[in-house]
Amino acid sequence: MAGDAQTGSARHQLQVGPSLVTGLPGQPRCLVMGVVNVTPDSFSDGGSWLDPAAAIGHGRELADQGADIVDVGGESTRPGAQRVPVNEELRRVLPVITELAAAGHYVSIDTMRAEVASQALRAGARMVNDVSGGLADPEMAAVVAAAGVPYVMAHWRGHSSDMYGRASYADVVAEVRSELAERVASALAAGLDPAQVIVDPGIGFAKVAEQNWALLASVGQLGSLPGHQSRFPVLVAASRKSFLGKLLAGPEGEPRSPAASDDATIALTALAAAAGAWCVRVHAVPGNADAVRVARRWQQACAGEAR
Ligand code: PMM
Repeated sequence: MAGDAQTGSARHQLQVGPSLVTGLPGQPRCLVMGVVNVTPDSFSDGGSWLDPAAAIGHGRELADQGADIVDVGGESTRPGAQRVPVNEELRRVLPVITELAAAGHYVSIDTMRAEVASQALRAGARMVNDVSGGLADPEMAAVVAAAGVPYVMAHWRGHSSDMYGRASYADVVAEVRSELAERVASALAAGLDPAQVIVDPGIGFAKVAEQNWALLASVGQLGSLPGHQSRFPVLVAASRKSFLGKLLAGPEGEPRSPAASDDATIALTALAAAAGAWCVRVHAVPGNADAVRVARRWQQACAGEAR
């Protein structure tokens, strides 16, 4: 791990090292992924960055504020969302990725489509973020395997049009781990190297609030999947999601708006990073960039006390 003085048992308490993921710069702390949704209808920031120049400017700003990765997406996955045609998704993301990558930023493409991933990688993206974990497009794993780039595989049970109809679990943590294990096995069978794989519990995707909290409470264990020897890095994407708005509801029960949930997101980032998350995906970078540094120092202090 570049620049990381921690070794042995102290290091064991930290997150899985970023250097274990092919192609990503090592950081001795949880990474921060800043979100650029080039969509008219995303739950958290829909419409703000649909114009390419605005999206590019926002991506640059997130990187300047401390985002290690800029995640560019052109399809909303908000509950009830309908699919966007592939050409429209490409039209939204390609100019933004091209500019941000040319400016030297580390860009990931947030897509469920192999064709979009493929064109985005050609435009300069260096990572693929797939909320469907490869389920939405059977060609995705082969594209990512051939490119050799890091691949975020989120837990997902189906498209957003009726995601809450699938939020049925006897044991949400066990089932998410076992379904992720199957998705990862399928990706490895398609040629992916285990060092490319990052897993994500898919907060909010076919999950209600208490299921999200159960998964977050287990974040330190989610990288160990049944049947796999590798311990995979874990990405947490809880920023501005509705379970936070619900937690922070006012006296009449009215939920807090997504943009007014940023302080709660920062609190969650500190907890997730201290519990071993490898990366957090967030909409507002500065407070979260501070939080991962606080978590890192907290971990170091804990390790020092243990010695
Ligand atoms: N959630 C959204 C978009 N992309 N990517 C990953 N890996 N995990 C997620 O949970 C995830 C994602 C939806 O959130 P947004 O519309 O607020 O960006």
